[in-house]
This record gives sequence, C-alpha cells and structure tokens, in this order.
Amino acid sequence: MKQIRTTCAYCGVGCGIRAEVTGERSVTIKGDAEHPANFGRLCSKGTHLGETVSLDGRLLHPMIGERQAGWDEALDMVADKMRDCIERHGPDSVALYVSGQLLTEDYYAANKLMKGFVGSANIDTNSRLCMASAVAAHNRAFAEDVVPVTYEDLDDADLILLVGSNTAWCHPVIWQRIEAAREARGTKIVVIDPRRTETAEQADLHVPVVPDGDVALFNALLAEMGCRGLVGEHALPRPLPQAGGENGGVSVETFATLADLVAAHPRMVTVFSMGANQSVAGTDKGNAIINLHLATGRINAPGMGPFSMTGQPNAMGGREVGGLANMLASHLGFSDQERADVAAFWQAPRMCAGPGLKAVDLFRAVHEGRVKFLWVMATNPAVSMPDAGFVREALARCETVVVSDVIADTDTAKFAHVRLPALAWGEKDGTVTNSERRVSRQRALFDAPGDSRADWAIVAQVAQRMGFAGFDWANAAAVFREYAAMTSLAVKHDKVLDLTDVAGISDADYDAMQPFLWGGRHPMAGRAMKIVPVEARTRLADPAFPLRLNTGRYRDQWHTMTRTGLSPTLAQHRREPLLEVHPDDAAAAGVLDGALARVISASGASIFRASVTDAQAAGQVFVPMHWTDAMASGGRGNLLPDQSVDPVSGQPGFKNNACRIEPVASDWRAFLVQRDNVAPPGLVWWSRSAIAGGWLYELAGDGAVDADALLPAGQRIEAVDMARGMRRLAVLGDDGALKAALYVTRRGQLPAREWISGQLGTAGAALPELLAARPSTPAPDRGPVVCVCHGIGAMEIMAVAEKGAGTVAEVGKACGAGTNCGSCRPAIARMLREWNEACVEPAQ
Ligand SMILES: Nc1nc2c(c(=O)[nH]1)N[C@H]1C(S)=C(S)[C@@H](COP(=O)(O)OP(=O)(O)OC[C@H]3O[C@@H](n4cnc5c(=O)[nH]c(N)nc54)[C@H](O)[C@@H]3O)O[C@H]1N2
Ligand SMILES: Nc1nc2c(c(=O)[nH]1)N[C@H]1C(S)=C(S)[C@@H](COP(=O)(O)OP(=O)(O)OC[C@H]3O[C@@H](n4cnc5c(=O)[nH]c(N)nc54)[C@H](O)[C@@H]3O)O[C@H]1N2
Ligand code: SF4
Ligand SMILES: [Mo]
Repeated sequence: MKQIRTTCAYCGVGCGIRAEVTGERSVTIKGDAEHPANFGRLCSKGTHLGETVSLDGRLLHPMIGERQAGWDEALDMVADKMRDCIERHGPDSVALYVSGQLLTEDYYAANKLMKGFVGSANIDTNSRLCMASAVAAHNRAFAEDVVPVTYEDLDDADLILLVGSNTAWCHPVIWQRIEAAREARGTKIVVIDPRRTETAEQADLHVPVVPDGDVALFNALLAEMGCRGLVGEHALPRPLPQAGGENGGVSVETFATLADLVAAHPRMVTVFSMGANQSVAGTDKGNAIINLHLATGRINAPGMGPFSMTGQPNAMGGREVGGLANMLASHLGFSDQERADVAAFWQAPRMCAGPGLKAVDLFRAVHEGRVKFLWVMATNPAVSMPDAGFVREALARCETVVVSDVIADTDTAKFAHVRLPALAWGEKDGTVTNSERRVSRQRALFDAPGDSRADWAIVAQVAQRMGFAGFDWANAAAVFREYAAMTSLAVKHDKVLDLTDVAGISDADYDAMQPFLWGGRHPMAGRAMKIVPVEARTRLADPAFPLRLNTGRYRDQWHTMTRTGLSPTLAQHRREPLLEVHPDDAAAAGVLDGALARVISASGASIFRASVTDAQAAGQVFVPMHWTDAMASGGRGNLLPDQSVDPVSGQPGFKNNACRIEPVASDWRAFLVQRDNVAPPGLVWWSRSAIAGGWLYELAGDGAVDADALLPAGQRIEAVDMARGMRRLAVLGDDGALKAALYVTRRGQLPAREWISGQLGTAGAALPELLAARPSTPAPDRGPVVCVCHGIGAMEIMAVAEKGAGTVAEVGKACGAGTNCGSCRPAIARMLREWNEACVEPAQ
C-alpha cells in the first residue's frame, strides 16, 4: 500500500490529503494533519473523493467525432486547424477557454501558447465567472491581485463578516476553522446574505441584505464608522457616503446591531465570495468591502483584512500565471514594458498586443463567427455560462471545437469535433495555489488510464507541432521552474508575487515539495493602498418577471456534477434540483411544496421541484447551478441568467436576474431504480441520482405509462395496488437479481426510495416485498439521511435529541452523526434548534 500526500480536487480551501492507495483504482482518503490549510480536517466532498475515482464515464482515448483516434492524428488535427485558422483569419480568430481546475503548470503552458506564440490574448478562464470581480477590486485598491490575509487571520479575528458566502457548504473546512475561533476566543460571526443559509443560521447575526444591496450597506457602514470617529479624516473617501441613508434594505435595528459589532471589534476579517463577485456591481462590492478595512485601518495586522475566498482548487494559481484575458503572466499587465519583458522571457515570436475577450464576450464572438477555433479545457461552459442556451448555439456554430476533459459525455463535449483525454485528479501531478496564496502539490496516485495525458503536455505537444520553440519541457517540474523563474519579472515591476526562490528546484525537491505561502502573511504591509469611492446602483424592475432569481451551490455537489454526481454517498444530501421559494410567492403562483414548477426568464426556462421555505425572502427564489442534461431533463439553472456583466471585471451577475414561476402539471409521477444510466424518453420531467450499483430516477409524465420504454429487458413482474392507486413493476436479470423497479402513481404517495434502492443488484431479490414496496419486517424509518458519512437519518437524530442530547456534540456522542467530516453539523444544529423551539412553544 502506498501513502501519498496530495491536495483535494475541489475547493479553494486547498486541503491537504493523505491518500492510501488500496488497489488499482481504489484509495482511502484522510485529512493531512500537517497541512496548514486544514490540519487534518476534510469536508464531505473531500472525504468521499474515493467514490469518484472509478473509470465510469471517463474519456480514455482521443476522439475525432465519434471515432477513436491516435494521439498523433488528434494532435496534428488540432495543430493544423489552429494554424490554418490563424493564417486565414488572424490570431484573434482562435481562443482558449480554460479553468481554475487546471494545475498551475497546465495553465502556464496554455497561457504561454496563446499570448506569446499564437499572438492573441483570447484565453479566458471560468474564473471570469468566479473571481474576476475580486481580482479587479484588488487591482484597483492594491495595484496587484493580492489577497492581503491568510487563514491564520481567521483564527485571530474577533469579528468575521461573511458576505455572499455560504461558507458552511462551500468552504466547509474554513467554516470549521471559524467555528473553532468562536470556541477559542468568542469570535462573532455575521452573515450578509439575502437567503437564510445554513451558514446564516449558525451566525450571531444574519443580515438579509436585498439582492445587490451590498455596496449601499458597506457605504452606510463606512459612513456610520465615520460618525463614530473610527475613521481617520485622511482616510475618508470622497464623495463621502451618506450616513442614515439607504443601507441595502436592512432594517434599522439590524443595521444598528451590525454597526455596533463592527465598531466594537477592530480585529475584523471580511470574507467575501460569490454573493459579492457574481454581480453587475461585483467590483464595486469588493472595493466597498476593502474601503471599510482601509478607512478603519483594519488591514496588515493579525486578525484583520478583506478576504476574497477562491472557489476552485487553483483559481489563485490561474491568476498568477495569467489565465485571465486581461492579464499577462506573473501578475503583469499589458504596458509596453511589461509586454516587452514577457516577450523577451519567452522569446516569443508573436506577443499579443493587448487584452483579449472576456468569457461572455468570447462566446458572443464565437456566436458571431469572429472566433472560429475554440479549445475548452477543464470546464463545462454549456452548463456553467450564463444564458447557456446562447452558449450552446455558439458552440454548435463554431468551425472547430476542441474539448480537453476527463469525462466523455459532458454537455460541452457534445459539441466537440475533437475530444482530448486529460489526466484526472489522482493521476495528474503539479501545483495548485489556494485562497491564502499557499502553493501545494497535487500528486498522482494511479497510473494514467487509457491514453490520457497531462493537460500541460497536450498543450505543449500541440505547440511543438505548430513549430513553436520553448515547449519541450521534460516534466511538470520543468514547467514549474520556468514559471517560478518568470516571477522575477513581477519583482522587477514591483509586484508582491515572487517565487524566484524555487526557480531552481530539482525534480526530487519538486516531488517532495511542502506547502508554502508566497507573499507572507500580510503582503500589503508597507505598500500603497487606495480607497476607491463606489456608489450604489439599482436595477430597474420588470413587471413581466417580478421575482429575483438567485443561484448557487449545494453542499455535496461540485459544479456540473461530472465527478460528485457519481457518488451515491454525496447524492443523499440533495437528490434533485430544487426551486426554493417563499410561501407567499409560491401561493401567488399556485406552486405547491414538493410539486414541479417552471422558472422562466427572458433568456430561457427550466423545471425544478419546488421547495417552499421561509429561508427565502419574499420576492426572491433560488435554484442550484449543478444539474446538466446528463443528470436531468430540467434543473438547468443557467438557461435563466442573462448576459449582463460587471462593467469593470466582465463577471456575470449570476445572483440577481429577473424571473417568474408557474406550476407544472403531470398525469403521473414515478420513480425508477435501475443499474444502467439511460435517459428516459418522452417525459414531462426526469432527474437521476447515484445509488449503490445504479441510478434512482424521479419521473413525471402525461398519458399512459410506457413501461416498455422505461424498463430494461428481463423477466418482468407487475402488481397494481388499486387502493393506493399505484403500479409497481420489477425486472429481474438472468441471475435473479433485481435489475430495475418502477413505481408509478397518478394521485397517491410513492413509497420510500431508500429500501428499494438498496435492493438493486441483490441476488434473490424478495419479490413479494418488492411488489409491496417495503420489507416484510420494516426497519424503523430513519428519515432523510443527514450525516452522509455514517448514513444517519433525521429520525435517528431526533430520537437521540428526545432522549436528552441537546448539543451537536452530544448528538455525535449518542449516535455518531456529525463526528466524521463534520459537514452536517450545521444541519444537526438547526434540527436541534427547531426541536427546542417546538418544545418551548406555549400550549394552545
Ligand atoms: N459544495 C460545493 N462547494 C464549492 C463549490 C461547489 O460547486 N460545491 N464550488 C466552489 C467554487 S468554484 C466557488 S466559486 C465557491 C462559491 O462559494 P459561495 O460563494 O459560498 O457559494 P454560492 O452558493 O455560489 O453563493 C454564496 C451566497 O451568495 C448569496 N448571495 C446572492 N446574492 C447576494 C447578494 O446580492 N449579496 C450577498 N451578500 N449575498 C448574495 C447566495 O444567497 C448564496 O448563499 O464554492 C466552492 N466550493
Ligand atoms: N448560475 C450560476 N452559474 C455559475 C455559478 C453560479 O454560482 N451560478 N458559478 C460559476 C463559478 S464560480 C464557476 S467556478 C463555474 C464552474 O463551472 P465549470 O468549470 O463549467 O464546472 P465543472 O463541473 O467544475 O467543470 C469542470 C470540467 O472539467 C473536467 N475536469 C475535471 N478535472 C479535469 C482535468 O484535470 N483536466 C481536464 N481537462 N478536465 C477536467 C470535468 O469533468 C468538467 O467537465 O460555474 C459558474 N457558473
Ligand atoms: S473544504 Fe472540502 S472540498 Fe474544499 S478542499 Fe477541503 S476537503 Fe476539499
Ligand atoms: Mo467558482
């Protein structure tokens, strides 16, 4: 057995992992107790990484159309098409759309090829959808894209403001670190978010700002701190924000409580993520936050500073090497001197002249035929871009689409002329930089499957075929050394970024590299910083679309689900894409809890299952971003947002779009359990989720139920329960094991999914029980699973609560829930609070 230290595949926390390889494609995952990002902790996604390393659905060979090809043929084709396009239409007719899920080495190679050799800066990254506003705010305030704090500042803070961040779900290990600070020093936690998220429920104060009310709120806070004498005269922005004016729709009482907390706690960190960045005012939000810190002097000392939390594992690394179309590599811009320095360093024959197209403009250029060759790496824009219907049209029109991915059939791959198989997490080798600027190694655990190759190597091989010199790296270490050496240019231009120390690192030292931080703990100390006055803007209401549409993430799914969607454990948290809607808005639209509803915007429409909840404010709805055509016929959140972007950063305003909702009727509802993943035809709606050994489909349809179309071949047994208005069908394989089961109702309730799902593939399936839809001696109903690590349900948690377990820790002691990764602890805390409230309610 091999023990290998590596870094988690998912979020920007950048947790260290100790992986124990237990077989050809199996691995046990544990947190690395020595890694300074997580000190051994892992969340649910990191903990269950082992469930996503199978080769199911992998792209293992280069494909030209639907034909398997050799590497030589595929690479020649990509190089020829690219060269031909440049010759016929100029360098700007070529574009790369890359990703914060590439390693720094991959990113460096792609950026060098485009900006120095193709001669166009038309390389943008999905970080445009994610971090671009924070980058722009940093550049405006600090003259460089630098995060001025580290995780240690969270440990040392007395007050943490979380702005547009569902930390407990999206950066769970940071959340646990924040909770530890609360435990250790009584740190106060404030969540500024229009939704009452699980993070907000755990906070000392939830500030339900109106969508995009943040600039007004932070300006009001700044003015209030001015009134309280906490802002030095020299530090006040001009024009001065007005005290007592509009403050983001927050009540006077809540604003006063917030202002008191801010005034009382100089050691304050403001964490911000997508609720801040993904806005048409995202850059201004970032600067409004930074302004408060600068004006009150809360920066460059322990426990204080603005903290933009990165999303993807290597969002930060991509920013270092110039993955964004508006930056050169090594934090450099496009001045003549900077361009000349980069050109000299690369010996670049064709240095790009200026910034390239940002993601939304890039796909518009593809749509209009100005970009004719597009190479997409490690991102799924057919799902994740705003106005995804338009993006699909653009991909369909593009002369040449090349997709490098690890999965064969992503929604984007359907448009590819050439698909290139990349190494996945667990196979690739290189570095990533996390939210606090810490560089860590990802290391290979397994051999490369099939023909797959490292992304940087694929880029280098295409570059060499195009006749470019400077791409003959022997390994990832060589790419890293070149990048590290290049940061001497950043130093020359007075930037903080400096990796020159490791520019001469040997292959062996690269292999053994320990996590390290660039820039130190407070890199802006002693440097010039600027307050950038920003003003609140409001969006005009559209009576045809009276609701505000907010979008975001679920705790246990990662983006477009190409990997987490494979995990039966992770699927338990949320099996379906939900429309979360306030009771008043649901009632007004005639939408019922648990029924289907359509969300409609000016750009598109999609169907979700409604979840009526007062965690949503009236007038606002929320849908997840994760579901794709591969996972459901609806739930496609990104058909809805329009193409509007922040004027400075070009980042789309994913969190505040206009929409309306309406109920969706169907004659019948059903669920189907089966081994194979085959999308059911001709239904009103379907959605699937992983279970052990197969898939659980939720279905809704009109007219007759076409069981032949839904069920696989095999021995079929059927029962009709007239009393309950339910039809039940089971299909057995030749081995007698359950191959599929279908339960249909026109009016009644469907049986519990869990037991039936568990029967899939079991030999000698108990037919009478299956047709009765429950075991002859039923186990006690455990309710929906809350703790996915230990498979503990809500009813079991309530049972121990009833017996006296009053805290999350006591629940853990009594039944084990929440004692492994801890991602479910906020959910348990909420259950306990709701239970307590129910207990103390006065008798009527
Ligand atoms: N489980 C999971 N974790 C992830 C990811 C994942 O896919 N799944 N992805 C990773 C990536 S790439 C990213 S970028 C991060 C994102 O991490 P987060 O930013 O925490 O995630 P989101 O759910 O996109 O949005 C956060 C919150 O912003 C709120 N919000 C919406 N509008 C506003 C507003 O106008 N003002 C304020 N103040 N808040 C608003 C939303 O209600 C939402 O709760 O997560 C990373 N971690
Ligand atoms: N409505 C709405 N839309 C959003 C957001 C939102 O909050 N709301 N958030 C936005 C944000 S912050 C982000 S970061 C994006 C994320 O959106 P995407 O980047 O589109 O999402 P992923 O599913 O992570 O796509 C990664 C792709 O790369 C593949 N892949 C994984 N590892 C590798 C590798 O090593 N090499 C290669 N070549 N491929 C690999 C995966 O199989 C997958 O197809 O979505 C954005 N879209
Ligand atoms: S918080 Fe979770 S998803 Fe993020 S890096 Fe750590 S283990 Fe991975
Ligand atoms: Mo992101």
